[in-house]
Amino acid sequence: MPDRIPAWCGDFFCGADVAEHFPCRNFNCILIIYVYKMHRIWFTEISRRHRFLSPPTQGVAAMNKTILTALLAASAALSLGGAAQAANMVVNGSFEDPGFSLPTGSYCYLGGPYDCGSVNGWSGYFPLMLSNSGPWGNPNTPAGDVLIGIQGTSVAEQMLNLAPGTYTLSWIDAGRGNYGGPTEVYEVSVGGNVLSVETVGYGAGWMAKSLTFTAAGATMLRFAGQTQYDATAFIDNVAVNAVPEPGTYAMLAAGLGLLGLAARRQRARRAD
Ligand SMILES: [Ca+2]
Repeated sequence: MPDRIPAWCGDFFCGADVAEHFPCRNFNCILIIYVYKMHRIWFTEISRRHRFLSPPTQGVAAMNKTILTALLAASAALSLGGAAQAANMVVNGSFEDPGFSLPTGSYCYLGGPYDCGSVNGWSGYFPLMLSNSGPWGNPNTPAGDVLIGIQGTSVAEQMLNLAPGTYTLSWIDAGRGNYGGPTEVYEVSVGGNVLSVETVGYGAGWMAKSLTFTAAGATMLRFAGQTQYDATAFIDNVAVNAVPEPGTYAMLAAGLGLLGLAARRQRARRAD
């Protein structure tokens, strides 16, 4: 059974134990919406077993308000679900928050000359630069102002604190066009498994990349350069997002359908 968090009963906030103690019984409750959490996704369910309609002591306007409140609660729960899906599990995935400010047009290396010292969320050896860095050929990232390079045999890695499940990894890359070449080859691995080998040409434009993987728990994400010469692939906008299970979408759709049905029945009662 998934975790259940406080549910709404019409106008009244019922608490997590609504099914057991049913504190809404004294109110003019039209429907109850439970909000569940499963695999990081929030979804709603309308209880038919507990659904009841007492004599409308509060009148039609009050019942309409009850329906509206329930719909708003469901909408809020769905928004929570959207936020959960959108949560990027990569810390500082777009490199915009390295922990310091670079001078205009400048760059540094993590673990190398012009030492960055540290880069928030990341470890390894790689250059971090501003989008308008002249020495790097003005990489002009479309994702903010800061990016990194996988240069030669650079490594950029981060331990991801993941729950067991399926995830999408996405990022963008481009090729440095003012020095080195002709191509940079780098591996993308998760938990030591190489999931993709990318080849980025000299001066290549920005491209979106993505793949999916399953994780049993915390795991290491790594971008590792494979060339011995001085070519560079620019990397930015790294994101890892949980992939909801298909059943979750079905339950969300079913919940919305039940809400619509309840609203239609309510309108039918008013028309009688
Ligand atoms: Ca960025």
